[in-house]
Amino acid sequence: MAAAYVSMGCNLGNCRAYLGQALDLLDAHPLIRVKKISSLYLTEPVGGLRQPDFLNMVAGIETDLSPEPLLEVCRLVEEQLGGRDRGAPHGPRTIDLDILLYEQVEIADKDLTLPHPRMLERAFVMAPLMEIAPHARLPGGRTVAEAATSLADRHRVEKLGALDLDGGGC
Ligand code: PH2
Ligand code: MG
Ligand code: MG
Repeated sequence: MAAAYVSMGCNLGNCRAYLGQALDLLDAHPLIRVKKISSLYLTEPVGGLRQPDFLNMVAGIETDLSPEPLLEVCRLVEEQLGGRDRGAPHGPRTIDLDILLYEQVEIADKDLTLPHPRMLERAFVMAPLMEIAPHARLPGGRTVAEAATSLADRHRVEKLGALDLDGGGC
């Protein structure tokens, strides 16, 4: 089993429901177990476009899939929830799943870069990741907590409560 962390974001439609469904779909995969989930975070959009605030969170999973098939599953989950049917690359979406870390694996392919290339610069990623995995190690050996000390992102990130996994409503 490999440990991996997946960033989840939504800013279109019923985001709590989409995030809950995305977690359920990941966990329903026979080779993926969702082990930990962060709180929900209400976050200011990063990237210039005027769009609604996001709900972001991070899930810690264990998986027997290698990184590329795991990415495929993430894309299928996005497709099932309407998240890949979108206009602007950084525009509003119902669900976006990004693999942040997969053990201490480094990949630089056209379709997959690990660790996620912008994760260390983004408070909407690092805040929830710090909450559930401060001791997780990046390639090179630094921990998430060590990497987070140099975070310069000042975009607004507000910690909300836990996602209500039974409710699904707003
Ligand atoms: N995702 C983006 C671009 N900007 N900003 C926030 N706050 N949260 C996101 O999940 C996000 C973003 C592209 O994936
Ligand atoms: Mg993304
Ligand atoms: Mg993405």
